[in-house]
Amino acid sequence: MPTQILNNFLLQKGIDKDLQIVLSAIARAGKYVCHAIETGDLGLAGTSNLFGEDQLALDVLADKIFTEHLKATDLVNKIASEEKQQAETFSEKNKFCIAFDPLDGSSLVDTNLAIGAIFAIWEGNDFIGKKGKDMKAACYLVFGPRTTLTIATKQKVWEFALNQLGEFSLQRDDIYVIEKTKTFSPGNLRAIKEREDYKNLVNAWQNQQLTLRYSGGMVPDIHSILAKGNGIFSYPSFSKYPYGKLRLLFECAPFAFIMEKAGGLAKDEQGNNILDLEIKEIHQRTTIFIGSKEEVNRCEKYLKR
Ligand code: FBP
Repeated sequence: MPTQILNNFLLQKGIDKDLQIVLSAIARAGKYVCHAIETGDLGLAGTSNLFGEDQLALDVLADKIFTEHLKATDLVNKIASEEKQQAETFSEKNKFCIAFDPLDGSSLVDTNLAIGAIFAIWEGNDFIGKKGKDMKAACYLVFGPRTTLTIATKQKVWEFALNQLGEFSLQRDDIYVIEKTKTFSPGNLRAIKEREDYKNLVNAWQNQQLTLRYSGGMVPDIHSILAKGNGIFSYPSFSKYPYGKLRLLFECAPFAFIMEKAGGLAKDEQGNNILDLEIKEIHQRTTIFIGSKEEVNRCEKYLKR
């Protein structure tokens, strides 16, 4: 099969022209971020984000790079970045609202493990009141030994890899996650000390002799599920994070959209579909159980919230 380059591929698939431009801008910006990760200064930027977490210079840089590339499309109405407290309006007349986490898992930068960036794309002029299921598209970049870009539209999920010519070429067509899982990625195991229900769930996974796959970065952990076609990733609440740690807008909603398009499912610990949760504030957090459908539904039976 001849190599399929991102732009040609999106054109062939009949993806909305404006969406094509936005996705290409994300891909282009991703190359600069990849270069910054490979060659940049890993020192602290000397600033904290609004949650008091240290920002690495790379967080700041990645945020700036994605923001500038999205602004240059002249198609973006508002952006919201995990690194900033408020959404920023570019132009009220423009078509898209785009939320992104420019460098998820930045605490892993010094360990040289894979990290990533996540994007959620809506039409309209605000994030508030929207639901994940209203999304036009979602995508994420993995910065690992290879840089990959996975895109989900209303149609399907596709993965592209950055090749030696500096182009994103199609690597996986029509990604699909099966109902049963062979692996588990249990986030926030600290919660086990306080939560018998989560302890029982993790014990059940161990008793099933599932294989552990957990890196500490949501992007590579969920990418592993999509790449292997099965898996379960969890991040429940506990006293430190009563609503969970991960953000609905920047992390959970886009991954839930991608997972459902691939045949999987994402729910919170009350059993609500993540795609049905309304965005009430930019930095809203949620718990998440995401991956193979049967396993996500089984979690609900264990969890008592
Ligand atoms: P940040 O928003 O601080 O980057 O945290 C996100 C994240 O690193 C996820 O990628 C990961 O799944 C989770 O936090 C792990 O958190 P913890 O190690 O605190 O359980």
